[in-house]
Amino acid sequence: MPRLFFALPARELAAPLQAFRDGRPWPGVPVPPDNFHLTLAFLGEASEEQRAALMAGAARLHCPPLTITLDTCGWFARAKAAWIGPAHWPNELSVFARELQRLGARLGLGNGEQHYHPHVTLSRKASEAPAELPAPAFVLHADSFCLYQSVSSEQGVRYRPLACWPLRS
Ligand code: 2AM
Repeated sequence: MPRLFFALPARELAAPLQAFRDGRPWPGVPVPPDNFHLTLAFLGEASEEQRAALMAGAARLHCPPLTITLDTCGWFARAKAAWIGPAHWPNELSVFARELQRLGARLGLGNGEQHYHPHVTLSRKASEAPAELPAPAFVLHADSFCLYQSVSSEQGVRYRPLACWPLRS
């Protein structure tokens, strides 16, 4: 069964974030810039029926366009992911992520209600945190969100948008 998640695309920041990461010492294996995204809700393996219900549910949700300033680097030790994320973020983002998590949970998907810390993973298999050098502020203007499928191939994992919806209040 395909692995799914909801996320905000971060395509417009792909080149600047790649340049930022590659221009300083950065631990781990680089994530290809085409894969940069800001996860809203992790879902895991979903059946066709679950996918259809996710799409119907997502189309009914509302969230205004979001401006998110990525200005802090961090590291999830257990996941070995090194990332850039916002030090502060709009409450609407947390509310929307929770709504999407709940949509998944009602269908038996995801891993429960988790503490939500928005981030864009820039590398994996990182065994240490990125150096605490000042990060410039990268501004993500999100006016849509997407349901993604993780597609594994010999070239590694790729994230394919299955459907996207506009962010509007
Ligand atoms: P990450 O970027 O912090 O690794 C697709 O795999 C997306 O879902 C990734 O952005 C990943 O977050 C997130 N993800 C993968 N497995 C997860 C899990 N078990 N719990 C929460 N999020 C997960």
